[in-house]
Amino acid sequence: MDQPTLTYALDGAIALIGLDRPDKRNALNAAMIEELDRAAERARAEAKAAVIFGHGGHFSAGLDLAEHVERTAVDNLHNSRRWHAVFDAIARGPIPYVAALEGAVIGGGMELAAAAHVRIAEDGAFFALPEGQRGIFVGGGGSVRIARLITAARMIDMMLTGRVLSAEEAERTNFVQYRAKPGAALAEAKTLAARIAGNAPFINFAIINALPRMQDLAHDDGLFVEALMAALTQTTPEAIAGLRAFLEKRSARLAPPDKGGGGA
Ligand code: 1HE
Repeated sequence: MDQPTLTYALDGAIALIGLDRPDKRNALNAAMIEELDRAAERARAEAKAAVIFGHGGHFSAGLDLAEHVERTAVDNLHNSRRWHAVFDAIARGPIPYVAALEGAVIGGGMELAAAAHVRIAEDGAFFALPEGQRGIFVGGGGSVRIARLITAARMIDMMLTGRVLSAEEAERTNFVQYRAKPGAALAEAKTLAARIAGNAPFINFAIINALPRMQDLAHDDGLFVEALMAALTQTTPEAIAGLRAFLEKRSARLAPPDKGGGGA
């Protein structure tokens, strides 16, 4: 049997998915994409949220170029479509993903991170799309997802010039929502995932599935879908229980960030 390229563990309600080809800086080969698909399938069945991270100090160096160089154009088309399907299973599945980013977050690694719903980068992480330098295009959904996050103009710059972003720049350009100290991204990602897993599963599903699709709709259609989602989510037992808990003063109050933030 081939060497596994991922680790999978269930930590309470959180699935922990670790990219595990550290000797190749977690470069994504076809076997890894298939393992990721199986891990996502398992996570959706047994977890309420997932964390994806890289073993060995790097998130991922992107597409496995050694495997890629052997591909024909048609093979590459099918490979790209497979990445799309697997990354969509993550991005548009029922459970939210938090990506813990350190070291290299390059090319396809950036595309995988973009398929997660919350990204946290530790200082020292670096982000690049060296496809232009390699004479290849992105193929893991980055044209849609990364361009939406950081703007097409910034993505064009990164692909044309090979510009490398720091964690600070990744936050400033909206690629990541959180930053962490070196070595702390995974622990903080688990904390965020645990918090997310405390929400009702249906509202998590609604948030991660409705909002990205609504970005594709015209203003009026988006507002109409929003009203439908508001009506649908209103009737769940979790929504009724959550509203009652607040009104009966059984839930924690929100507070400013410097006083703990949060609530629940
Ligand atoms: C790889 C890959 C890879 C490392 N495919 N084998 N991605 C890139 O263009 C990024 C290419 N990688 C790098 O720039 C560097 O490797 C790193 C900055 C990530 C790490 O540097 P370093 O000095 O720690 O390691 P290294 O010595 O460069 O690499 C260690 C090993 O990993 C080495 O193999 P070895 O057998 O000689 O030890 C490297 O060949 C191997 N390795 N990265 C294959 N990417 C769906 S379309 C998406 C398109 C893209 O993702 S394009 C971007 C590809």
